Amino acid sequence: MPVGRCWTHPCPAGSFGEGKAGGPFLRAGTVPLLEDAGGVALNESVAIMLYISQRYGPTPLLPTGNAALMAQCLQLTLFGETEVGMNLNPLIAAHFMAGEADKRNWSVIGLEERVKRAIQNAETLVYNKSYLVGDDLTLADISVSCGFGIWQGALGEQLPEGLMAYRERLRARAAYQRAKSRCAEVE
Ligand SMILES: N[C@@H](CCC(=O)N[C@@H](CS)C(=O)NCC(=O)O)C(=O)O
Repeated sequence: MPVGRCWTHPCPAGSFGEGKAGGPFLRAGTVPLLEDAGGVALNESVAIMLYISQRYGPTPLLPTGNAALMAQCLQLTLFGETEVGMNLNPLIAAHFMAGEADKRNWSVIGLEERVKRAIQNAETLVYNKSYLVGDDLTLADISVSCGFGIWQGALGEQLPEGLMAYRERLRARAAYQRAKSRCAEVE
């Protein structure tokens, strides 16, 4: 699929800024970042997924043919960012950069509780199902599982058994393995 340029980790040094990737309005400097034909530049992961699905779809990753599945997919795709991903950045900052007095402060504990609540919610959703929205992968899984990877990998936190098995299923997918080999090539 001839989508434009996409940056993930590792991001080429000096890629961001005026006249560079994403143009002047993407100085936030976060990845992922997508540039596409026609002056398109996006650096919000959920917007990138919705854009690619609409622009280059249709795709079963966004099941628009079934209202109930589409609603669930949209809901959980946003949930992955607003209830999981968004809370992880301050938690990572606290974990790796905060002084001792702030590592376990009120905000950190509150954010952890919020992520744990989302984890419980997701575990209920994958009970008896292969993926969050049913038996097929959707954008929701890409959104939510990314945060779970950070929770476990970067923060060293636990996931319940049901979600460990879910992550294993995702990792076993051929597309995941292909992406992993590509990442290894550029490292
Ligand atoms: N809301 C953004 C968050 C992006 C984000 O936090 N990306 C991290 C890497 S996973 C990053 O680039 N962090 C560097 C920074 O915040 O300076 C999204 O969903 O794409």
